Amino acid sequence: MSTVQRSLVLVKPDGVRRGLSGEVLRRIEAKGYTLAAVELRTATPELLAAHYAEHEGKPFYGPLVEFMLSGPVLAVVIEGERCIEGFRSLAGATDPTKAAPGTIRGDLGRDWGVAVQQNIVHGSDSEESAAREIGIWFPQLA
Ligand code: IDP
Repeated sequence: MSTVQRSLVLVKPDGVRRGLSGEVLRRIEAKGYTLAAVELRTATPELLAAHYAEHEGKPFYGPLVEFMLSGPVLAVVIEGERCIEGFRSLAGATDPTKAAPGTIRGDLGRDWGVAVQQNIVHGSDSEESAAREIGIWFPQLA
């Protein structure tokens, strides 16, 4: 049975700054997912408040928003069978020190000794999150 999904991927400001946007897109395409939208964007506090609503009140929330505003992000919508779970596998664990080698965070990320985990990418974690996040970043696609 077909379960084609869309997922919202962000190359976070650390990834864009380090010139890893192309490498992330390469891994997405090499996996066989297609790109439905790609756009270099500068986030706003309003957009991030919506995107990270579930984390409001957590100790890392302030540093997370500040970090996400520190430079442009590459906003991407990917498409493919079970691509939500598939991209989470490509990304690896949230903490780049613990992320397995072979994953984006495991191969390319590390701890920088700052308050927020700068872990290169974001990927939606469920169909519900994907629909909500695509609506926030690409309302024209929702
Ligand atoms: P995810 O990006 O792997 O889905 P989430 O739990 O949704 O992880 O957290 C959102 C982002 O917040 C993470 O990607 C990371 O940048 C940051 N973050 C999450 N947990 C922590 C933490 O315990 N300390 C510092 N930063 C964190």
